[in-house]
Amino acid sequence: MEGSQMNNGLKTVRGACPHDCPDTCALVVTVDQGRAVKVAGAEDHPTTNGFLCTKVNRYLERTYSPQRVLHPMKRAGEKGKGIFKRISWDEALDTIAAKFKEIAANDPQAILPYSYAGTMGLIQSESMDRRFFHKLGASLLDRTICASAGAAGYKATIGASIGTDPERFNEAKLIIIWGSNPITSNVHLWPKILEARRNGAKLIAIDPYRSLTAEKCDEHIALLPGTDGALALALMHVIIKEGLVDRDYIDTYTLGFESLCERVLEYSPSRVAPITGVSEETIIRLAREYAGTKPAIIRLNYGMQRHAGGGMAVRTVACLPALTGAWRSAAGGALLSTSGTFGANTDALQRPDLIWNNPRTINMSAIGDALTGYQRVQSREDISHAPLEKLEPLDPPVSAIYVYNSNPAAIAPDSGKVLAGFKRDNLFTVVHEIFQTDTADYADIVLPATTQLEHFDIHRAYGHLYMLANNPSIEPIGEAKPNSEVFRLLAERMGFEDDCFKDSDEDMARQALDTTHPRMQGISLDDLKERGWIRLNVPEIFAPFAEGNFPTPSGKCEFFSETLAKQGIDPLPVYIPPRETVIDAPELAVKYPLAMISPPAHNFLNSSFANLPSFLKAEKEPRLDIHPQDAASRGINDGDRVRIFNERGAFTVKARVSEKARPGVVVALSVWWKKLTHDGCNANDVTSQALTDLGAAATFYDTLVEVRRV
Ligand SMILES: Nc1nc2c(c(=O)[nH]1)N[C@H]1C(S)=C(S)[C@@H](COP(=O)(O)OP(=O)(O)OC[C@H]3O[C@@H](n4cnc5c(=O)[nH]c(N)nc54)[C@H](O)[C@@H]3O)O[C@H]1N2
Ligand SMILES: Nc1nc2c(c(=O)[nH]1)N[C@H]1C(S)=C(S)[C@@H](COP(=O)(O)OP(=O)(O)OC[C@H]3O[C@@H](n4cnc5c(=O)[nH]c(N)nc54)[C@H](O)[C@@H]3O)O[C@H]1N2
Ligand SMILES: [Mo]
Repeated sequence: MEGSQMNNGLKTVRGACPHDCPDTCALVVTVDQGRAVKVAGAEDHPTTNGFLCTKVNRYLERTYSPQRVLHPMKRAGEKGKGIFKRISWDEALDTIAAKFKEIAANDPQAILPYSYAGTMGLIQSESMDRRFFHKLGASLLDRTICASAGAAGYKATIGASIGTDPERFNEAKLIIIWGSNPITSNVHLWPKILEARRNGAKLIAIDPYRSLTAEKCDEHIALLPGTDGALALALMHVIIKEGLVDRDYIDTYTLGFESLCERVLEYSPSRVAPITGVSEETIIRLAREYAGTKPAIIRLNYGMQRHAGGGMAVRTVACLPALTGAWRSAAGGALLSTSGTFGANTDALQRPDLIWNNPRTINMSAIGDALTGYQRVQSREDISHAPLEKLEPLDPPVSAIYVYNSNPAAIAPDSGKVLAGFKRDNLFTVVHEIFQTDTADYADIVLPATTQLEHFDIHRAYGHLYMLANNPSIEPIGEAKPNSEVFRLLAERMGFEDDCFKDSDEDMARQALDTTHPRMQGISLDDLKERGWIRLNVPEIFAPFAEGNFPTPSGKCEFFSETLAKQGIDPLPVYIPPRETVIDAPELAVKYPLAMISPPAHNFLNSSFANLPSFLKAEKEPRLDIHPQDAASRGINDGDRVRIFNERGAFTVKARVSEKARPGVVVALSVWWKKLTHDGCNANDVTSQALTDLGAAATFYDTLVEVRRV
């Protein structure tokens, strides 16, 4: 059998980790008479390297959990109470199809799909589902909850999400880990980083929080949240002023250096020090060290993106390696995401040609607004400030939402609004899930979903350069069905007759891989299934921009971006402050003087795994890290229960008083299931639905709060 082998009566099957993480590990699943008995990291896959993270190491606890949703159900109590009655698949699908037909007869845009990255597989996350909603004429969903700000910012400078090969990190001499916490969120990069250190590299973390990663680095620069753009501009100021640039690289491969020089004059270290909370001396030393060490890599990531100016911050940081010529080396440059190195025929997969009604697009990060009847509209008065936002009535209102691969009641910002929306009696809600999540409690119909061991898929990655296949290793548990299958069945009930609704999962995988993309050459579905993973068609020593070749409109690294100028955005890097800071929102800060960030807890994967016993045991209970100064001025002692609040809402957790959080910043590691906390609330009760400057992404870490002992 493809991708599987028999050994002593045990079968091993090649799979891929489905989770939203850069590492997309190659898995080997051992099966004993139809039951999976072991999930391990593939020894032969270079980045997986034979080990898994704390979560997927115990994937069987997820697959065989007694908490799994095993059959379709319909609501038998008030919304949110979680009272359900078992029904058949036929009844469930007939109910959904009938309701969708009724709504579509009036205006199909009143139906909204809501999905993100519960699984990252191309088939189970963006294939038959997209075809179905396109044909239906449903509203489109702008999937902005995670990466769209950084992707847009990086694109403006570099052209696409392509960067340094993670497999070359061990050869770097300086690694700046900037707004990224690889020990928790990208653990397979960490051994490479440690190898670099053994070879003499210095590791610097730039993070307002002493994360697991920051505490292991040689230096930790604890800047104020959302001020990364200012810091990067000050670094450029010093690098240019002191002539530490690679003039030849700049002349040959970049655009707009003269205007950049002029712009960075405004960002002297003395001006930027109070903005960032980083001393002038540190800024100057960091600039000299960065420009003077070769090869140097910047691992930039999500921390800096989740603020009003997150897109521009990424764009600005992404200018640095071209200034110093760091791209010349395969072990230099920057890594945000490798996703743009892959090519897949997404048109064949998703069939946007089926769209017939020019439907509106709803931003998933403002789902609270959308479900309560509004849409958030951005406009710009000033090209170098965060966009202004206002709420306009949403017409038609959302009257049905179909949630899969996501848990918006827990993970979307401003949950007070989100839940008010989900509580509406005139909203028809379908939730296709593995578990009875906070969101599933609000469903009219709950459908049981398969885990990765039970379905087929193919995967790209955003933290390495291999395509992967996931061969199913066991039969679906209970009556669970894969996403693709449910949409196939619904399409039939809706009377959608196009041939594409009959494609099998493997048909769709073949269509997705059928591409003329040069880096996808030589990757066939049969080989992928057999071998489990195949490296993209890139050289072993991959230095994507050693000789320019940036995928921008000019083919150069764009310090000056005509594309941004045309969108009414500052064409040059500029510091766009967060919306909620003590400096930028002084009136708000009188009431709510602390900046709150809520990055991932080590043992959870967003809200996934946050319901299972071992992971809950490891995380103990929701906490707030607070600096001793901020605690003392509020009479808070270590271990006290504290209430964190602002105008949007509140949640209550236990305080952990330590120097992990810098003064002025509090940290609530996330994402907890609401129904599993003391007060039914989590960090997203206080986060905001405001969007970023580029990419209209969520601004989870742009949040002022006050904290009180309870
Ligand atoms: N274990 C685990 N792994 C995960 C996830 C998970 O939930 N759990 N989630 C996955 C997903 S979906 C994603 S998107 C990635 C996210 O992974 P990362 O890119 O690591 O992102 P975060 O953990 O959100 O933030 C990284 C660090 O940035 C810091 N930070 C916050 N604000 C700022 C800022 O303004 N500037 C700077 N410089 N730093 C800041 C945070 O304190 C944090 O330590 O991880 C993936 N991997
Ligand atoms: N406060 C705060 N909020 C955050 C973040 C943060 O750092 N702080 N991080 C944000 C980020 S980066 C992201 S990416 C989002 C993530 O938000 P989501 O993408 O919603 O991620 P999860 O919370 O992991 O929820 C995914 C759900 O999909 C389900 N699922 C998994 N596989 C399948 C499948 O095959 N079929 C179906 N139907 N369901 C499946 C899982 O059981 C799980 O409940 O959260 C965001 N929210
Ligand atoms: Mo994410």
